Amino acid sequence: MTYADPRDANYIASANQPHASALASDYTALGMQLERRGIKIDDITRAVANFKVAIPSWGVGTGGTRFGRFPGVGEPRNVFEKLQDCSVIHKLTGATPTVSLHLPWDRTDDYNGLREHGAALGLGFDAMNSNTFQDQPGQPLSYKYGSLTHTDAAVRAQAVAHNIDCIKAGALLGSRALTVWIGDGANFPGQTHLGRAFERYLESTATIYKALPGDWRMFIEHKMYEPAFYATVIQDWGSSLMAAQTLGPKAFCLVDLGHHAPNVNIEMIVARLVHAQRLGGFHFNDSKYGDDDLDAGSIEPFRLFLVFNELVEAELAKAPNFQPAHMLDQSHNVTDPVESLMTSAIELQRAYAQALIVERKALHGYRIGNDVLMAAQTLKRGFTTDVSPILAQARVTRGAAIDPVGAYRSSGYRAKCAEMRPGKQSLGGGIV
Ligand code: RM4
Ligand code: MN
Ligand code: MN
Repeated sequence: MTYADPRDANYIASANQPHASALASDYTALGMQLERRGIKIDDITRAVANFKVAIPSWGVGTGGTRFGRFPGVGEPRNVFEKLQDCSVIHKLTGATPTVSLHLPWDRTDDYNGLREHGAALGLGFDAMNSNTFQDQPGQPLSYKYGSLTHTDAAVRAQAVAHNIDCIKAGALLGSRALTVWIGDGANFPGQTHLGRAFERYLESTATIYKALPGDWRMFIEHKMYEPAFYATVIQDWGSSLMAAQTLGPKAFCLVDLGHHAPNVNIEMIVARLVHAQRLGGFHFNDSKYGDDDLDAGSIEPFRLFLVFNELVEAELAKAPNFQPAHMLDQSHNVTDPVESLMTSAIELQRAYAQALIVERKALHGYRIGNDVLMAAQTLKRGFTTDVSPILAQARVTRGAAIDPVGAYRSSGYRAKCAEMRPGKQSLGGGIV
């Protein structure tokens, strides 16, 4: 197979060529349809083209479950190669100009060099993620029984110091946020004092909070279970919000879509966090049962749309302190991660476009008048409209691909990686 760099503008232009006329007629037809609803298609396209989501560095390697991992070919072997894959995703979608790093998985001795490497690839750095849910080789104290909430002050201090190191590394990279997710919790009733563990969390995170540079935000990520199966310390948005409100104005709540019980109304949580002015951002993914790993929009696209509907409401209302960070957080066990991440970024744009085309004035009127059926139908009409031509046109305006997966496949990038990156054993990210 011949190889073409999928990031090359001429390559993308030639890959787009066969799709251009079909896109033009589909876009015109959709434009006419939306015009009948009083919506200007170009406004929506512009908003979609400006939508951005960060790629998780750990997402470009193949994931796994506790039963095993089936490595993909040509996986990135270090953070520099991960950035290279991220640049492919960005060039083909035009939607992912930043990368969210995870330390120590992505640790390097040269953060300035990494920042330059990113800049040369057209990439910046989003939130830093700290990892105190695993022990690292040579680490003095173990996190087996917890990290920021451990009963031993020395372990807590070690975990606090790691978070502060993440801030320092992030500052060199141009990041402006720290995401704190801990695995701390209990597998047995009686194992921990539920109240005191939370108090220890607040004490530890207060020290981390003090180390935040002036323009940084701290994102507190809750998760209902796993690795702790009976109780986790930051289990839900209530604990997360209490912690954020206790810590101060730079602390916000991060909603990972997969971190709730099945059927939980996540859009309600989003609305409440917007009200509290504490919605920090998202880890987007999807799930069917209890996982937090599947591709965004692959299982419950309607729920994703409803989340974006709340975001659009907040955007239009100019909700104070509303600046949600968009990040993906998923684990690709059976697909090429580059393809999954491109597809997922596009699914977020789809949900955003669907939410943008909801006829809000009409919806508002039906709500006020208690016309329940029409309110529901009006909202759903946004969801049932095929906005694909808007998404493709937005990519064209960004110099990206009309058909990102098609362009990626015909470039031969993965086969080239297999040649260039031989002999990878395993990536730390396999557990996610
Ligand atoms: C957790 C959580 C965190 C992520 C780790 C790898 O479930 O979602 O955001 O950093 O996995
Ligand atoms: Mn997450
Ligand atoms: Mn997760």
